[in-house]
Amino acid sequence: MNNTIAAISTPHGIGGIAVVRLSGPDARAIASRHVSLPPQAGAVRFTPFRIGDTLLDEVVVTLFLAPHSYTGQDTVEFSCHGSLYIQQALLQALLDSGARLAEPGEFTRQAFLSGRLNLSQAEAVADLIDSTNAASHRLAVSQLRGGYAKELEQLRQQLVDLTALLELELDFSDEDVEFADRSQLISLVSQTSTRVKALRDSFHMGNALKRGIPVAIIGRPNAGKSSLLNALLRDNRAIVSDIPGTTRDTIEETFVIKGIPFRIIDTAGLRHSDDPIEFLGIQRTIETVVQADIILYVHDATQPFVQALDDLQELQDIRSFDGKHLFIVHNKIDKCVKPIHELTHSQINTLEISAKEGYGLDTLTETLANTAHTELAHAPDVMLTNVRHYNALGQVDQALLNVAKSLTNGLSADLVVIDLRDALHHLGTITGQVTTDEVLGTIFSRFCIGK
Ligand SMILES: Nc1nc2c(ncn2[C@@H]2O[C@H](COP(=O)(O)OP(=O)(O)OP(=O)(O)O)[C@@H](O)[C@H]2O)c(=O)[nH]1
Ligand SMILES: [Mg+2]
Repeated sequence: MNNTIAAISTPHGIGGIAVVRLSGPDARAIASRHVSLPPQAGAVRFTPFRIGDTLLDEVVVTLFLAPHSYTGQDTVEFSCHGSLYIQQALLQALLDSGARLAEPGEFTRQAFLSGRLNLSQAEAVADLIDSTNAASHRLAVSQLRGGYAKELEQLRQQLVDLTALLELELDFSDEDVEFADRSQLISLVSQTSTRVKALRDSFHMGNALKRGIPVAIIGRPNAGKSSLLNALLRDNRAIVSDIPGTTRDTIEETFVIKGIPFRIIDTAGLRHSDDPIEFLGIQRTIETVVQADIILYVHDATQPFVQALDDLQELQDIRSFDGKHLFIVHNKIDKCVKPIHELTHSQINTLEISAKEGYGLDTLTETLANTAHTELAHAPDVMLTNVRHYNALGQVDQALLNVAKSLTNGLSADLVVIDLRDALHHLGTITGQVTTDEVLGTIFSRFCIGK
């Protein structure tokens, strides 16, 4: 199979320049048929790009030599003029000269296979490309270069040390000695378990920061929930009408405040309905409440406030609000003559807005940002953002549980080692020490072609 691959690495379209990347053992030979290469690695050269005798473009060529390139292989990058014709013709010339068209993520896959990046770092590259705000960007950078990789390595080291202790014992099994004190081993296992659990627990926050902190907008029909969503997005995303029951399904949009992404979810109004579709919508509203970290209960301030309290009590009976941030948002205050604050319940935070006139929205967004910042202040430095890693750590946790059980029950070292190796195996799937083609295929297919 031909391992020298080529692709356009810049987005599809016309631009000032476009970059075509060529990587693999024959990269230099293929490139030399079209350009004169820079004299040494890391150098650039401004040079004509020829196809046979025809001049295609004048390009800037950058040469990287293995192993000092993104892919770990010899790599040549061509920066050409960004016309669609030139990009395509340049790529085609490289293919005609012996390169193969790269699959999505294949450059990063080469980087993984040549040991330049481990698997969790390769995944971080995809997250970095996807990052749309400061928070998700910071998490991706931490996974690529920071504390996350260190934390995993320390966990692995602890497991390797434990295994080594027990294996030593196995080597001398005829002599019936115990090298490692069992109670000390149990305490080591429990320390490792605690770290695994802490990392797993950080997934909720990590995932929220990556995908957006879930904020549910709930309330009675016609309270102005969809109007609030639209006002926050400054867009007519949801249909607004004076007919109660307009919104029947949940509507979700991401929205960034001060570098933190929020996932704002507009819901069907809460009421007892005989309409089966509306009923399903209301069920969804309840599910949304369960998943949300922040709940904005929108109350139509022209209506009696006890309605709000009744609704919240009813919801509370179905599912507790513990650990969630609840705000009552009095809407339509443009229509109110009387001040409303004396109505409110002392325990619940309240805000006053007019979604229609835009009043109070700055305070509302400020409140959302402050709530997120308070949560973040308690968040650990290293956060888990990847479901695949979350599941793998669950398996590690299970294996460690078995190890602890076996040790407590005084089982022999050879049995304990089996579970420890199992834990190491699952940890290894995160960084890619243990992988299957199928796993690699799924991970790299998330990338775009040219990365
Ligand atoms: N005066 C005034 N009217 C508002 C305000 N916010 C919403 N409305 C009106 O209230 C009506 C209902 O608004 P929606 O945003 O559709 O209400 P909803 O809560 O999404 O309603 P459902 O989807 O039916 O549950 C519309 O006629 C809006 O124009 C406000 O701040 N002031
Ligand atoms: Mg609505």
